[in-house]
Order: sequence, then structure tokens, then C-alpha cells
Amino acid sequence: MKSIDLRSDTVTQPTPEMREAMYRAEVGDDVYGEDPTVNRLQEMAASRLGKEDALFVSSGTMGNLIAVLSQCQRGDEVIMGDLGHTFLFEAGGISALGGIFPHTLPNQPDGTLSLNAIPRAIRANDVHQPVSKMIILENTHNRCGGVVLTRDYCESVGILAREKSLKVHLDGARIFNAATALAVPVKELAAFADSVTFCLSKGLAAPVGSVLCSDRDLITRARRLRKMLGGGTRQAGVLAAAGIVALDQMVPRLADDHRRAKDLATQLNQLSEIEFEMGLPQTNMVFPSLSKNVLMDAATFAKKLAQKGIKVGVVAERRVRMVTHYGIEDEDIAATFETVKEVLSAG
Ligand code: TLP
Repeated sequence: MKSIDLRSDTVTQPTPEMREAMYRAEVGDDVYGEDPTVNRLQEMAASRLGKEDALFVSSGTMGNLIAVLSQCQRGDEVIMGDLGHTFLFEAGGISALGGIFPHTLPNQPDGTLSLNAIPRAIRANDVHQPVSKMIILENTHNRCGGVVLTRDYCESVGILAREKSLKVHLDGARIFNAATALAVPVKELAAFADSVTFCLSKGLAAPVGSVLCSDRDLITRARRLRKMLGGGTRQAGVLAAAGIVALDQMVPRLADDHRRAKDLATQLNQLSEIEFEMGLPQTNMVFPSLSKNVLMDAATFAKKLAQKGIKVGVVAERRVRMVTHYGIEDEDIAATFETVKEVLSAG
């Protein structure tokens, strides 16, 4: 039985071209800055994102953490969404390791933070209060449904932040999905941010790595922080080589993932047992909920699907997440739909 793994786009396997590039990669000691393949990836990433410089890091989590640590002091406050990845899924790293205080605002259903709420969250210059230092946005926004934040919205946040002397970090783990959905160059979505992290190992299918992009000074500080966190690696060019292929070859195919996510959602939406409270997908994430007439919960539903070879993520009591990616073909979408129908009709 072929397994159809829709839990995340993190499960993607490296392409044959990536494995070939990894095999052939020219490498050096990257702690000395001497790995030519890492250096090339960093230059490519900085140029694609429209930033001065870039740093290859192990993961999106590490990129976000280093971005915050390099721009905030202990006791500073960072404004972020209550459904944001940094708040929910990064093990509280900014507080545990940086002594930084998260100030959450509700994420609106479209993934944004209210432009009225942000100014109210910025602290007064008062000894009783922490210092507001940064705003974090996420694009695409994972827990809000893989939704896309528009360039105009991001620019408004950038203007607001500059007026108040705050920094902006963009968790752009899936920024290439956002750029694909909006049909704009990725650098236009990154322009408003002081720092951006994007992931090579999600929809772009590289096995490991993310890139933090920003100005030269920040990247110099970030390099020291990466070392401090134990993330200074040596012949990392074998990994960066796959990242180069990811940037060169894998961006155009993200549109296929988006089309397949839409196809799957459109089919599931015809079933009386399924609802889309969060709306239909804008990118590669499908978040179907079980209607009230279904007796099982999402965990049982996921378990029954898994027994038939379909893996999905459980994200709430009655909601699952299905993510399309490089390992998912049209026939997998059809098979998933048929299996969902079977599982629901068996009760
Ligand atoms: N997200 C993972 C899980 O951690 C939830 C997933 O399967 O979607 N930012 C965003 C928006 C992310 O979705 C993720 C991964 C990260 C950062 C962290 O990336 P990694 O896993 O490389 O640390």
C-alpha cells in the first residue's frame, strides 16, 4: 500500500537533482566562511529576497530565534500573533534562551494582526513596562490556513513599525508559496521586513535548512549567535547544494501544490460530513473540519485514514490538516478523496 503523507510539506524527499548536487558539492569549513557552496546559496538567497546578506541555518526555528536574539535584548517585548509559529511551536525559545517577552495579539482569520491593535500593544516609555522592540509576521500563515498576507498589509505594518522605531521580522517559512499565490516577486513581500527567514525544506523539498536574510550588520551578529547555539557547521555545502537546487528548480512547481490543495478541498467540500470553517485553501494547506453529524473526533478520523495509508495532521478536536507537496500527485488527491468518503461512510 502506497502511503500518502499529507501531514506536512516537511516530509518531502530530496529530488534526484538534489542528491546529485549534494554528491558533487564543493565544500569547505563554513565556520571559517570557506564553504563555496554555502556562500553561493547565501548570495542567491539574499539576492532573491532583496536583502544585503544571508545566513544558512539548520531550521526555520533556528532562523526565527536568531532573528529575534540579534535584534532584541533581555526583557524586550516582541509583538506576535497568538496563532503564530514562533508563539506556538518553537518551544518558547525566545524566552528560554533570550529572556524576551512575547506580547500576543489575536491573529485574525486572514492571518494578519489588526493594524489598530498593533499601536495599542506598543508600550509607553515607562519604567514599569518592558520595551517594545519588534513585530513578527508570518507569510503564509500556517495555523490560519496557509493564508497569504498581501504586500499592502505588510507594507502598512512596516510603516507603522518604522514610525515607532520597532523592527519587523518575517517568518517567511513559506514565503515562496505566498509569492506564487499573489504572483509577485518574493522580494516585494520581504521589502518591509528588517529580517526574513525562509525554509528550503518545506515545499521546496530540500532535506535540511533555512536561510535568514537581512542587512550585513545583522547577519554578522547572527553568525555569532548561530555558533553560540551550536549551529555552526563545517562542510555544510552538501546541504546547501540541495538548497541551491531548491531555489533554482522547485519554486515554479509550488503552483501545482496549490492547485492540488484546491482540488482536494473542492471535492471534500461536497461532502455533508466536512466543513471548511477556515475557508478554502489559498496555498498548499487544506484544513477540513468534521461536521456535527459526524460521531468521531479528528484523532479517530486521522487514525482510520492512516490505517488505509493516508496520513493527515490533527490540529483541533474536529479539524485535520492536509498539506500538498512535491510527493503528492493528482492520483493521490483522488485516492485521498475516495478514502475520506469510505472512512466517513463506515462511521
Ligand atoms: N512548521 C511545521 C510544524 O512545526 C508545525 C509544519 O509542519 O508546518 N515557521 C512556520 C510558519 C512553520 O510552519 C514552521 C514549521 C517553522 C517556522 C519551523 O520550521 P522548522 O521545522 O524548520 O524548524
